[in-house]
Amino acid sequence: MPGRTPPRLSECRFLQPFSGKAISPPPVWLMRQAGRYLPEYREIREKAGGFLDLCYTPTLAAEVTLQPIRRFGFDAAILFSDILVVPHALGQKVEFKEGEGPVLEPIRQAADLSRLDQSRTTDKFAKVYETVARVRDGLPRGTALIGFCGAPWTVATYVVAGHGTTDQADARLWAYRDPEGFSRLIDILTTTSIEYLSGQILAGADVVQIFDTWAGALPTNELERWVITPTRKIVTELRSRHPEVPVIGFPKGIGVHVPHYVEETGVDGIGCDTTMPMPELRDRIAELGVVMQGNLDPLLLVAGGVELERRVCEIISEAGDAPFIFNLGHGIVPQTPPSHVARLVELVRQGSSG
Ligand code: 1CP
Repeated sequence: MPGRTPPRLSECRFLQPFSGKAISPPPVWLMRQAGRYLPEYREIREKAGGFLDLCYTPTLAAEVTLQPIRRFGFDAAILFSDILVVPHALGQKVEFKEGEGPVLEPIRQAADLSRLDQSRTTDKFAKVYETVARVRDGLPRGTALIGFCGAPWTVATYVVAGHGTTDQADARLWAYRDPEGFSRLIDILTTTSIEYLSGQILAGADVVQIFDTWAGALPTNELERWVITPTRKIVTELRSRHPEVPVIGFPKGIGVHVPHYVEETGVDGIGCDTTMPMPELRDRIAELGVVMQGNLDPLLLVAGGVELERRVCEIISEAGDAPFIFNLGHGIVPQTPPSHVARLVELVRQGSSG
């Protein structure tokens, strides 16, 4: 595997906000920018067989990572993989069923934790690192590469329930009934995520993002233990191993706790969901030296038209002169017309030039 290319700050627009500089127009990428809304993705997906086969086949995974870069010219690519690669690599049975989403063999109690084995991850993670290295080689100079993992709490909600849930009740119940046992699961996911992100960085990722989609399901007093503490461990360890690589946190749904999350975890960037009031958060986040990222409603990207145009301009002006990266407030949905994505990129690039 080729060694990590050092980030080219001066050539890479995406990295500039992380040195405290607001740039105009802001860099733009979109969560789930590779995926089912693109016909060229659906074609490769069919060829690959299962979804996990696609994640573990470096030539194909690299190709779908690069597709949205070629089509739209985003400022950053995000590695094509999934947050559930981590439990799968640890030995949990994970399948992606057509039209049903992920199905895992649930781990419901501390006694089941012996099914997770940290020494087993090497081969599967090696495939992901090879994808990262291939993407790095295939990217235009100046386009950043984002590596990622799910936050321990969000991954745990799938590990415990065995599928996606609306209320994350199974993980919350385990955490209440047996906090010691549940914290062993969180610890396994935390140490594995550190190794996994560090491996992605060594293979060529310039930035990493920690997706905590279900952070907002926890009551305030539980947030500290299951979201903030494990995230801080990941950020602290990555900072000591790779001080130059920014870490973006995306704790979806935590609302007023965002400044606390930013201060306590030490992230360099904060992904804002659609409910986060960016104008109110802006100065506080900028004072902390942290980049704000967000937060267009993915459904507005489906709708398109003048409302989309209005909101894109509004978001850019809400960011003001704070270091900012344009994104959605959550992932692209499959019914999004690719032409609306092209229009969005055009709007971001024009919107702040005049
Ligand atoms: O059939 C298909 O092609 C599967 C659809 C799909 C895709 C395209 C899944 C299944 N995962 C992905 C890719 C993916 N997942 C990426 C790739 C990079 C990108 O372009 O952004 C990333 C970053 C993820 C992250 C992910 N997976 C999250 C966190 C972000 C978010 O969207 O909230 C979560 C929660 C998952 C789990 C997952 N994987 C897939 C589905 C349908 C789900 C959600 C399941 C549920 O809760 O019901």
